[in-house]
Amino acid sequence: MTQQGTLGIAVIGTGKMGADHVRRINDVISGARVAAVVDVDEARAASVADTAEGCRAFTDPAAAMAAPGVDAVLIASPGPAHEDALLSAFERDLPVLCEKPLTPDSTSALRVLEAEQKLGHRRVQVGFMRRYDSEFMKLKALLAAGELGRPLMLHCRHRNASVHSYFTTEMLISDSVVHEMDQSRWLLEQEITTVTVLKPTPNANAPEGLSDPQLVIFETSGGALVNVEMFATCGFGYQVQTEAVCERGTARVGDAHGMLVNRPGAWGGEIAPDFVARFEEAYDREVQAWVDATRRGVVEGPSTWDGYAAAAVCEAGLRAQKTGERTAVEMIERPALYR
Ligand code: NAD
Ligand code: ISE
Repeated sequence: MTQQGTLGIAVIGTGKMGADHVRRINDVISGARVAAVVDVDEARAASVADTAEGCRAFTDPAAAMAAPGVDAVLIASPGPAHEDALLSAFERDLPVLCEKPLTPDSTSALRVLEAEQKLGHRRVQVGFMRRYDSEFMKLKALLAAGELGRPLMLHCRHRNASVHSYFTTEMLISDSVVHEMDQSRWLLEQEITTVTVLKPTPNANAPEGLSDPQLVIFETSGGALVNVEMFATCGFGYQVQTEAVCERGTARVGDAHGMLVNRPGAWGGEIAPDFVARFEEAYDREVQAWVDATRRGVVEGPSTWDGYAAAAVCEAGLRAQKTGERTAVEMIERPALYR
């Protein structure tokens, strides 16, 4: 850290999320600066580096982590690249904010979990940003207060207008529904024990080969049920909604529609175009919380254990997606470091 205690961050991956996090660190949050950016696309890294004073561009994550002025790492490359970046950060014992998913499968997530335990202390906050969204925080507080009784079911809708051209049917589970996996564990304080995936006839507007939408059902250790409509090519905008059905009432988040307008023959609000707009405030809160905790020398928020648990659920989800069968989640016991 500099004499003023400003955290120098290396941002790995300068695509949609990485570039937005660079803007956030530069212009929105306090206590940090972007010291380095990394992308396998050299030109993209260079153009994002130009937006931050004193920032250097790299194509190799390990080289960026070794650069002077780098105190911490924000990983925003695609999921399959996370494990290598995490292990490089552990070699230098650097604090990490790793975009979700921790890794896309439970075997690689377990390797990361074991590597962090070898360090002997937690180093990673996983980017499950819904935990920092003001509406989801209110829902969590309401459920925890117990006023509505035990949560029996969660009805979730997760809609994207469109997804990256490299998106696959498997990524609907490992890159998208992974949010509902973490959200359900966090809201219910229970583990997910089985996953079932049902697929209707695909949307004719989805790219060839993408089986979208899907209906995903979780059963949990406390006997709750969660259903998730995952629709990645809905075309009309970005929506993330959750309704908790409890013993003495229900609570629903995600209906935010901004201004309501009456027009001849119609009334209505607005729909966010994408996650960057919908969760802007949550990302700001998440990255600020990580920077603040890191500067205090502590690690908070969703842990490597949470990332591993979600990866284990994803693994069951991917099997369920192929077989159509209700599939049990297999997980190791929670290690002492994460209790
Ligand atoms: P993207 O495709 O827009 O950007 C990824 C960037 O990483 C690209 O510029 C690519 O060239 C670069 N890259 C690829 N491999 C790399 C490597 N080995 N090292 C360095 N750079 C590499 O993807 P995105 O939408 O920005 O997603 C990035 C990550 O953020 C993913 O993990 C994704 O799941 C996550 N994400 C999270 C949210 C959220 O709501 N929390 C939203 C979107 C994406
Ligand atoms: C993306 O990676 C995200 O994390 C978004 O929040 C999610 O809505 C989208 O489906 C994912 O691909």
